[in-house]
Amino acid sequence: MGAFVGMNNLKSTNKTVATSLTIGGVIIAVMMIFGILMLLAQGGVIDVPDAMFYQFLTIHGTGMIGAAALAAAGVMWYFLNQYVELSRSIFNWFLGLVIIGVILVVIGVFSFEFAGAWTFLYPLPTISASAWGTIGALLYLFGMLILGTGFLLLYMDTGRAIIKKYGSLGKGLGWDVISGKKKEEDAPPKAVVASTMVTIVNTTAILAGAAVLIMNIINVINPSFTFDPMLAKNLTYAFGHIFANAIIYMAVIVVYELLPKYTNRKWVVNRVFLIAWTMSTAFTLVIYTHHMLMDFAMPKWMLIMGQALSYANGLPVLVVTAYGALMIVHKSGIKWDMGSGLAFLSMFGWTVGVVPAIVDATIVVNHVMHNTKWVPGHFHMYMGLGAVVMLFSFMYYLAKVDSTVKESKIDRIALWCYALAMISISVQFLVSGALSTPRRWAIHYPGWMTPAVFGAIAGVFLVIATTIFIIHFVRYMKNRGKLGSDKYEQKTA
Ligand code: HEM
Ligand SMILES: [Cu+2]
Repeated sequence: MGAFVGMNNLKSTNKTVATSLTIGGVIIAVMMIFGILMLLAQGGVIDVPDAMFYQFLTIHGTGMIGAAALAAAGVMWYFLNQYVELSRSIFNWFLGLVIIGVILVVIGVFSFEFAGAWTFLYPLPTISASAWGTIGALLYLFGMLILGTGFLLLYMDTGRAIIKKYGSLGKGLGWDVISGKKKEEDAPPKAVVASTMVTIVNTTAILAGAAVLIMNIINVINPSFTFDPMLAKNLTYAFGHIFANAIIYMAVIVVYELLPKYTNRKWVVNRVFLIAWTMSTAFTLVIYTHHMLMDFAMPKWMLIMGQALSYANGLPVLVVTAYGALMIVHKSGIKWDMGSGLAFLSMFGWTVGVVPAIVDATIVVNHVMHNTKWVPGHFHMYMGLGAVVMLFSFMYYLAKVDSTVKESKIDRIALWCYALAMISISVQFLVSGALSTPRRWAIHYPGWMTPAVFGAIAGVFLVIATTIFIIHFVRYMKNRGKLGSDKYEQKTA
């Protein structure tokens, strides 16, 4: 195990990181409840006014992506900080700005009824048919801008630190190893490669997002200021697609770090691994164009590119990661616990969750399936059973290496409960999609209701399981550092 940078600060560093995980985890659990309410409304079980349904949709989408990104950034920061020297005060600024942003968004949605969805597509924030007013839109847009600023600060710091240690972001991705100038043994660690990728794509995403948020804000204040809606849509989806995708690339670092420790084996960085990450970096940046397939005014070559590369988007990284995870675990005599069990489950969820996306990326299928619930079916599996599970894996990992809090039978039951419930929710969306149920509709025909009700019931079990995960983590927060952290860390191997 490599030496820790700034070891003496380990305890307070852990506390800062754990705060981001706790806030993220609690918001995720609360947002699940809004998901259940939406399914109950669509399933005809409860009566939710249509306007309120869209407030729920807005807060659920924004809250889930924001909270998962917040917690995932904590995971990335925790491990990256072991290889390069990051600024703790910047992480605190990041936390503070995100919290302020979240508060503004919540007030905008619930007190001022902003319901333009987390995609806030221009000119919707301004032209709402009086569903919400200027204040609601401004609170939401400013909230997102402040939240984005927090993330931008964080990535400026990770970029700075990576460049300081490795020379450039290209070297952080291991380009000098790919080109043969450097030996594979000297390749940057996986955590650095992944962090470099996320730094590049999310800085781009946030700058695009900030530009379109500011233009929206000006348009809300002064509607005579207008801009090209097609440009707005490009910027919006460049932001939304990339930012949502980057969550799993931050969270997966826990899988890279945890499995070698648990199996006492090396997971080497080779040329194929580096090429895969570089490919996914490039693809992630350009394939947001798959959101524009219905926009005939877009240049055709861009749409074809978006279509073709969508197949390949995350595949390179997924393949090297899933293969590597299987190889390192196979016949290793690994002792399964919550941390490793959740890490393994997340690889399963990520892999399975990509299949419906590939199906949907096929043009013929896309014409039928797009804008149906097939799409949330894909990303609930990929996010809920992949990215979010990695966050929980990290929570149990940190609790294990930094405290004496023990895992119990209840935690293990919660793991199975979570897996089954999240699979049910995803399958429910996919079945709805196959029934041609449109997505983002507050009201369903009777023939579309059964899967929604089924999903809502599964959602209750998911909330229970998630609560058990979070309780374990909060118990850790209270008992932190009873044993010397790094000493205890060696014992888990
Ligand atoms: C109990 C668990 C969950 C339930 C019951 C649930 C339910 C829902 C429902 C009903 C929708 C609207 C579907 C429609 O378009 O008609 C939705 C959308 C969405 N969900 Fe979830 N969800 C859950 C967990 C998650 C998780 C874990 C994430 C990501 C971390 C997530 C992210 C999203 C996003 C991004 C949308 C799209 C919002 C939009 O279309 O603007 N959800 N969810
Ligand atoms: Cu996308």
